[in-house]
Amino acid sequence: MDRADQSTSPHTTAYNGARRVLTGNWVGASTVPSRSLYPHQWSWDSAFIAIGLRHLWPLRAQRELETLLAAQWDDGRVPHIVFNPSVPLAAYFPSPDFWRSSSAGTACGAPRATETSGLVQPPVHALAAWLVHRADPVSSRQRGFLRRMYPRLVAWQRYLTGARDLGGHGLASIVHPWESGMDNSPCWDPPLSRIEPVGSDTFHRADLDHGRADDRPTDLDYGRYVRLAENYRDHGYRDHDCGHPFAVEDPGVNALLVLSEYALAEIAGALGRDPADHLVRVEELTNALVKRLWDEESGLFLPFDVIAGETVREHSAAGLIPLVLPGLPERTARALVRTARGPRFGLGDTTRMVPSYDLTGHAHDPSRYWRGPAWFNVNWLVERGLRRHGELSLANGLRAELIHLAARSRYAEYVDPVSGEARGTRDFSWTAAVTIDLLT
Ligand code: 9WN
Repeated sequence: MDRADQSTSPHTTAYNGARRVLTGNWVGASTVPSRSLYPHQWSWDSAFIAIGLRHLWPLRAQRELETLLAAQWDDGRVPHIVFNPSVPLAAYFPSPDFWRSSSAGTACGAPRATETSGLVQPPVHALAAWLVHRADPVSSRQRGFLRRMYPRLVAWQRYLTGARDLGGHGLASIVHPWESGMDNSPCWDPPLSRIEPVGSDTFHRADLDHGRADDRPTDLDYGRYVRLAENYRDHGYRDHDCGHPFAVEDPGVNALLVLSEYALAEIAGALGRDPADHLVRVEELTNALVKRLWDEESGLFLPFDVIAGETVREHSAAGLIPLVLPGLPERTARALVRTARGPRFGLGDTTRMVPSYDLTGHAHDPSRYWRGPAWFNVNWLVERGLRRHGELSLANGLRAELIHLAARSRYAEYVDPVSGEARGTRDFSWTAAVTIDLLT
C-alpha cells in the first residue's frame, strides 16, 4: 500500500484498484479478461465487464457489447471468443487457425472478416445491455444502443432456445465444457469420460506459459476439449447434423437465459414494443428449469446429461445461480438458500465466498480452477439472488467479502473459498468489474 492509499478508506482503495485494472485491460474497442492469459475478447467476460464499466465510462460499456455482438453469426450464436488479429497465434490456444470460423462456419453464417471460436458461453448479454442502458439512458438513446442491440440479443436467445434445445424439453444444451464457462467442473467428468482424448503431444497449451499447472485443467481434460471442438468444427458447426457426443443442460446457463429473457422484456418495453412474448418465454423456461433440473433431495439444481439421459449427481455453484430469478417458486428459493449455507457451500459459515464445487464432494480441490475455488462473477450472481429473495444480511456479508478479497487478492481470477488466498491470474477484468458494481 502506498502513502496515498493509507489515507483513503478500504472501499476507495478497492474502487481505485478495480478502475486501474479495467483501464489497463481496455484494448480500444473491448476489454481482455487478462493481458497475459486471455489476450482476446471473451463473451460472458464482456457482459460482466460492461456491467462494471457502465459506472465508469457508459460509452465504453456500450462499445464493449457492440464489439462482441458485431461478431455474431447469422444463426444467432454469439461466439465465445472474438480474436484480436494483432495478437500472435501462439499467445492463446486454441487460436484462430484451429477454429477456422471464417471458412468452416460458412453454413452457419460466421463472419468473414473476423475470426472467432465456434462455441458459445452463458448468455448474460441482454441483462448487461439493459443495465448498461440504464446507467446512461440519454447517450444510449442518442446512439440507438438498445434499438441496435435488441434484434441481435433476440437472435442470440433464440439460437439457444432453438438449435440448442437438444434435449427437446425447452432448455438449452451446452455441447462443450467451455460453453458452461466453468471448464473443468466435476459436473462434466461423467459426460466427458465417454470422449476419446486426442494425444497431448498434438497441441501446445499456451495457458501453461502464464498459469500454474496445479491451478489449471489437466492435459487429459484438454485432450477431450480438443476432440470435441474439432468434431464440431469438422461438422461445420452445424448443430442438427453434428451428432453432438456431449450435450448437457446446465442450470447456470439456463438460469442466465431466463434472466436475460426478463431483460429482453424490459428492453422491448423501453423501445415501445410489446414485451408479452418475452414474459411468456420467461415462464416457460422457468417451468422447464424447475421441472427438469431441480433436485429435491440435495436442494440444488443439477445438470442433465442429454446423451446418457440422466442427471449428473455432482453439486456445483452453477446449481445456485437460479436464485437470481425473481419468478423462482418461493419454497425452491428457500431450499437453495439453505443449501448455500449448508456443508456443501458453507456460506456465512466455513467459507468466505461460495466455492465453485461442493466442499464435501469427492473431487473438491480448492486450487484447481472450477473444481473448488471461488469465482467473483458467480458470487456476484449469488449475492444478487440472496438480495432478490430477501436474505439481506447474508447478501451484505457476501458483498463485504467480495470487495475485500478482490482488492486483497489483486483482483485474482479466483480464490481459495476458505482462506480467500489468491489463485489463477491477477488483474482479472470481471473481478474488477463486479467490484465496481458492488461499490456503486
Ligand atoms: C476457455 C476467459 C475465460 C472465461 C471462462 C474460464 C476460462 C477459457 C480458458 O477463461 O476459459 O474459454 O482458456 O481456460 O473458464 O469462464 O470466460 O476469462
